[in-house]
Amino acid sequence: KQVHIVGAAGELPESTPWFPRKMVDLDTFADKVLEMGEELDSDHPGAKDASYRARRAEITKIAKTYKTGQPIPHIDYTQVEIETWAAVFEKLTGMFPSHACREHQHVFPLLIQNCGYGTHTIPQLEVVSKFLKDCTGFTLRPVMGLLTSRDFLNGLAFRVFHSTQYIRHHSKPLYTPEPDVCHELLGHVPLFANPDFADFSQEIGLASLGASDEDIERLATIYWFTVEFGICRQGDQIRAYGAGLLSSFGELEYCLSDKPEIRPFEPAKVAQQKYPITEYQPVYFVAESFKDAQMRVREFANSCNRPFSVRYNAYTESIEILDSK
Ligand code: HBI
Ligand code: FE
Repeated sequence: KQVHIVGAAGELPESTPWFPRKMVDLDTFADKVLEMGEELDSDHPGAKDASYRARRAEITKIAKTYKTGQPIPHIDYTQVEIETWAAVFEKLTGMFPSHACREHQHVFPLLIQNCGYGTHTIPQLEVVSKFLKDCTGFTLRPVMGLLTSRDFLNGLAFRVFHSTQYIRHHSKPLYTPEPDVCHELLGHVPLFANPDFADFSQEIGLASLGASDEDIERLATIYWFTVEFGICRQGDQIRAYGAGLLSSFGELEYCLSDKPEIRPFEPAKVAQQKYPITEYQPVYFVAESFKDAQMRVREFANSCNRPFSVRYNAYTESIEILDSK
């Protein structure tokens, strides 16, 4: 099949939503955060704690001013923050051997050896980002809070994962209503060091570039049931690979019990599935492998109604648009 690389963005249909074409375009996401990015909801454990809020503002300022190519600034975490991390770290690392997928377990000791993971230290994003870059080309970018699904998924097309740098409130170390550094570092990071998982994640990202709002919704749902709440078959067992599971001791236990319903990972069906965001998931989808899941997502993406296709050029860190469809 002949493909033609389209030059100017002007050659795309006018109805195409804007999307980043170069890595530096991700700089425009910095201050576009949703609700909890700057203001804490009234039911957030830290909502009434002025010093917690001031500390959050101090840390999120880094994300607000961060530009592509800069090292991610170091944070001197306080004793209270380190104790919160320690509580989460101890609880979860005790469960990983029996609950986490083999890819997570393979990488975790490397993070301890190379990135300062341990009970009494919160790893620095810059160190972790360099490690991931060596493993799979993924890098981290600091983010103030929740991005829109579109922006967040678009980042994955560049093998960029937007990561928070602040930590949950110390009053409830085993609970957070939003992503925090424990969720990112213990849940997401180990998987992004795996080449097949990195490819899988980028596949969702590429499909999201210039996608319609409806397709973004479908892709965000697929992201939810894989990268956040995915389980996979491993020999005669089922294990967790989703970061939402790997960073929540309660749901990690629950997802492998006989309580939830388990269905095969078929993107067209997954994309239609409704899900609660504040309770344990009633349904999980089992992937046979990350390679298989990537192939299925690629097929799904081809069925979306986008009149062009894209590929990432890692040399120029930019998106090439192909009019092969
Ligand atoms: N933003 N910073 C951040 N982190 C996430 O994990 C995240 C997000 N925005 C949307 C999102 N996740 C997902 O729920 C999907 O909508 C992609
Ligand atoms: Fe997450």
